[in-house]
Amino acid sequence: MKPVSMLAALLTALCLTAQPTPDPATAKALQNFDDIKFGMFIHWGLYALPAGEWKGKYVRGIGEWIMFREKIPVKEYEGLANQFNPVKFDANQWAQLAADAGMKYLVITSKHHDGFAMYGSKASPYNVVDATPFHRDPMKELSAACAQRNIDFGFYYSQDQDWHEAGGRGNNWDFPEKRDAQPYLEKKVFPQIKEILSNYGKLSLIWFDTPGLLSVKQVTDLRGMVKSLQPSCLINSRIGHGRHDYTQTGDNAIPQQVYTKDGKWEVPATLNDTWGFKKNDNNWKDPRDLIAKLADVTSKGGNYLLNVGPTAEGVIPQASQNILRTIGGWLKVNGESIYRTTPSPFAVNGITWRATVKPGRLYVHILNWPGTNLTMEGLESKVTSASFLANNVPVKFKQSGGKVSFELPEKAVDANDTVLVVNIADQVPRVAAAHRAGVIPARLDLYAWESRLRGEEVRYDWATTSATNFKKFEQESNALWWYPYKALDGSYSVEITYSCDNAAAGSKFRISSDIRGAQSVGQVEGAIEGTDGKFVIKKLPGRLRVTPATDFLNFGLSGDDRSASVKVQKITLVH
Ligand code: FHN
Repeated sequence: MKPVSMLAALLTALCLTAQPTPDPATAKALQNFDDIKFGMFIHWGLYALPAGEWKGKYVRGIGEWIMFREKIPVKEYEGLANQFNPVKFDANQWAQLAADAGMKYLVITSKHHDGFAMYGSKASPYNVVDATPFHRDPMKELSAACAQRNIDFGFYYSQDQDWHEAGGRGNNWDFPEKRDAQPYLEKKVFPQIKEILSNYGKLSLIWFDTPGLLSVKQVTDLRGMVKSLQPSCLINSRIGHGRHDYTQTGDNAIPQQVYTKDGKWEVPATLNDTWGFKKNDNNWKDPRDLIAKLADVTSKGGNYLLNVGPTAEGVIPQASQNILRTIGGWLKVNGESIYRTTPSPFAVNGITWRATVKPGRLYVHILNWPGTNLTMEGLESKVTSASFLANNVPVKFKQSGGKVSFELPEKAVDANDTVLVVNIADQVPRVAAAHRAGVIPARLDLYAWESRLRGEEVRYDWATTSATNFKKFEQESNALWWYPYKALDGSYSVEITYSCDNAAAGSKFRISSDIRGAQSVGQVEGAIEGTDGKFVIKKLPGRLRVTPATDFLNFGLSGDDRSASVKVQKITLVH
């Protein structure tokens, strides 16, 4: 691929085309946003009441979509408001949890797709103050609690989807007729945007979602309104039509790429499989996984926005609290390797380590303990000293022939992520061309850990660094999705590193190169053979086409439930 088309593809992918140079207020806010790295997302609304169950039936999928999934009529869903009384809500507890977790910003749903305002709105009576027995404005309390703790406060607002309104997108069971968005925007969206930007102090950002079908003019007006009220309020890319200040990846989607110069970006992610509270979703992620992902995202130049879904009583689930406090404990010791760092100068290489940078210093995040030696290739800057951040214990090293070898103890200092401080003689690390960020190796490994686990059954296991329990292939579930380098362009042969019990033989692997909402660009398949439970590398027949338009690589199994025992460590694309 030519460098010019590579760059164009990258810019398109990040929706950064036609981005104006930010005005001074926005530029300053972006710099702050870049420094703080880690935030709390809160999905809280009426959907916390049914909590994933409707009329005694378990409802699959994310909890806040229950109205849509069950096609609950507006009148019936509205009835939830009469029962919504979160008497255990304590804004100080929530904000303190964010502080304890080391989170520096907080974004909460002022209105999700169900159309219910979680703040006191004059623009619509369908709001928490007027329509519920609670009668308090939790957002007022929360913005104040955040301000007291120096936590930047922001609002999520679903601008296009609104299942409560005829002019909002999504509800075709109550409103089958053709939708006209403009009256909805004028009567509800614009007045509510004005309210949330006027009545809750300084908003660090506004988080729009699922941009859908609004026109360029409508979106431009929306942006204009935000900026006229609070010029420094950042706007995320889900406003649509490129009218944003910074970019979101997909949900739980961490790109493989190290982005350095292409604008600020953020990964929104869940602690389990839902955003809004679901009583039976206990598929909690391991704090180790989340700490490693925070390091991974930071090393690639992004921010990590981790979600909690409080109950209808106003309580953040204990499991979420425990996870967040564990992350906070790690950050207390290792925070200097995350906040105010710049991205790694190295190409992403496996899942052993990631790097973040400050002037004259690399922080090497050791995510998978490699034994008594860690070798880094490509660092040209002279290493002057090395030590562990957690205990200041010096680490011996040898540097020669473009390699640095660090002598490590047998066991990790911190199993979650041991940070090795590497001081160098240059302010900005120098890295050999072959190892620089953006270089794609001839054999490109895509580890299960780097993927987005799709479906409610798939699990990741650190002990074997593999994902398992795929059950059967479905487009929407039980799969691994990778977001590969946008510069990939060609046909690749594919290898899989996997194990499976002999009894599972006979099912099939399937990997497709997918464009969201369109036909796959390419696909390969291969039979699963029994491996006596040992990890083996298997080459699949055929070649997989991947283009810059590929949004994600989709891995799944076809066959019956026997394939649940298959464990997948990685796929490798070979050029
Ligand atoms: O549909 C929403 C979903 O409910 C949730 O709010 C996530 C968070 O990023 N955004 C949308 C899906 O991408």
